[in-house]
Amino acid sequence: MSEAWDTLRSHRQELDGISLASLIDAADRDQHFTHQLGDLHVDLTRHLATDQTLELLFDLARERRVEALRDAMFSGEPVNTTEGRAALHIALRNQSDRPILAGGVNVMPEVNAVLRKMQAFCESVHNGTWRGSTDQRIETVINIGIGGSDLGPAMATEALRPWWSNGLRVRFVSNVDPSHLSDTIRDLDPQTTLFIIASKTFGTQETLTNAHAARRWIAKALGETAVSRHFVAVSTNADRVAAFGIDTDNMFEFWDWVGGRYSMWSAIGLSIAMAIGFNQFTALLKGAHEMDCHFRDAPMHKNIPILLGLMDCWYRECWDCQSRAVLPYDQHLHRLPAYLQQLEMESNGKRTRIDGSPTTEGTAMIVWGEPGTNGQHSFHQMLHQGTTLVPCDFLVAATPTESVDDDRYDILFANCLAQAQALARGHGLDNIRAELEETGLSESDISTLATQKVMPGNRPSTTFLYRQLDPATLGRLIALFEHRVFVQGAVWGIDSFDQWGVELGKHLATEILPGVVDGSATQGDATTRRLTMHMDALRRG
Ligand code: G6Q
Repeated sequence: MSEAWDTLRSHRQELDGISLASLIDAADRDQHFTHQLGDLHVDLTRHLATDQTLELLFDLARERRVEALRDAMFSGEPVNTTEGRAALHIALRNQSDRPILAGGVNVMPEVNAVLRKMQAFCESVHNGTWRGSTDQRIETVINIGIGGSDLGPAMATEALRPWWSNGLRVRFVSNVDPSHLSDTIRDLDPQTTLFIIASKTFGTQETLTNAHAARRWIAKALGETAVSRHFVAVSTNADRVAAFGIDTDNMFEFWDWVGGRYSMWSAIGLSIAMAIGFNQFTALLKGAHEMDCHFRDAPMHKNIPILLGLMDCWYRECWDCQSRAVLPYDQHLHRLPAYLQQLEMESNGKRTRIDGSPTTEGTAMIVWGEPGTNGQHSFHQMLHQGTTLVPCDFLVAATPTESVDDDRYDILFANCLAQAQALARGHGLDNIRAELEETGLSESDISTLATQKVMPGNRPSTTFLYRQLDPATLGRLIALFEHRVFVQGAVWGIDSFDQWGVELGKHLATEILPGVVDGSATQGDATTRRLTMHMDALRRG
């Protein structure tokens, strides 16, 4: 039972037939629907919402104690209730002197010590003090990790490619499919390659299997003693790191209060710092910290993560939206949709509330997308004319990160604006008929074609506009998305920081593996056994 949702549902009925175009054109539309933090401008004017909608959503936030829950997260309370842990990614980028407590202990001295260790290590690789076993400088760094130990750093290093410095190449291996590692190392010299084994638990099957394969590659070329010069680890588990054969002096620590998908700001971000240099990594943290302060301090009606999170809940519950498209008009953000899929769908793809009761509201939306303009030549058809309402996030920089001598960037920018406008305003039958008449088509052809061309409009979107995709801006953006997810989870009453749904598959894979290895097909249900037998027959040729 929720009074706030009941009121919102009735309000939603009142908005039937609402024209997004008329909302957008209202003189004061930007007053409550545009927001700014640093050079990040967030435009919410193209949403199916009025000032009254916002007020009712704030009532919902009050009913669900969103601000109190936010404060609990910032104070280090165990907001990850099912695992009994704090969720303190905000401490990792706390660029102030303010202490942050977990279990009553200030975590900042430890956080800062690891940052200093990361800095010293980055500098030693960059200036050639750290060398491979044959005294060659490191030229390529490969991060081996999966899920939260891969997606954030992989997304961020790609996003910040123009900031890559020091002549290092940084690559990522996540998939246990052997081709991922072999494709990644094919053109490399073991003498100049350094592996970062990134795993919070240091027990993840895929990561450890890939790490052992990488280790064999190094040992075969350079001998077993070379391992210590070509492997470092990022983990919370020193014993397992030592058991793998990595000197724990070359281990960068983080803590159980850092969730995997919230960990790119910790030592898990070592690959990012390697690519862009430690100073720029600090700029990334600073940008995120600015967003943290904004989320913590801004009143609800100006609080960008709260507004975005509430808007997501509004579409999910009252407009039956099943998915949201993420459309960066920014090629360097091509891994953003994949990163956000984990952030949102692993955090909030749940059906049980913290108190153990089943949710009565729909939870995480399916997040998907591709960079523009590519998507326009593909799935945008469905966004414009399909039967499903899909709110969209457009992201675009005012200026490109490299100088261009033609109008390619302006074309990109204009297309971004055009798509959001077309979604919102559509293309009506009368205009289409008039346009077709001008082409001299017969009345019967016009009648056939005109309805096909109608674009209903009224399709909502947010536009994120920033000066340039630099480290600070990326930090602001990603922290904004993290807090948006927190707000959704708070409204839905779920634990956004656990991931029990991934456990069963891991367990079954371990159980099924022996029957795959020896072809006996003895494990799993009837279909699993049939498929394993079929695999075995195919392998035997
Ligand atoms: C993230 C998840 C998951 C995790 C990976 C890797 O929030 O927990 O994606 O990051 O399973 O785990 P390890 O870092 O322990 O190898």
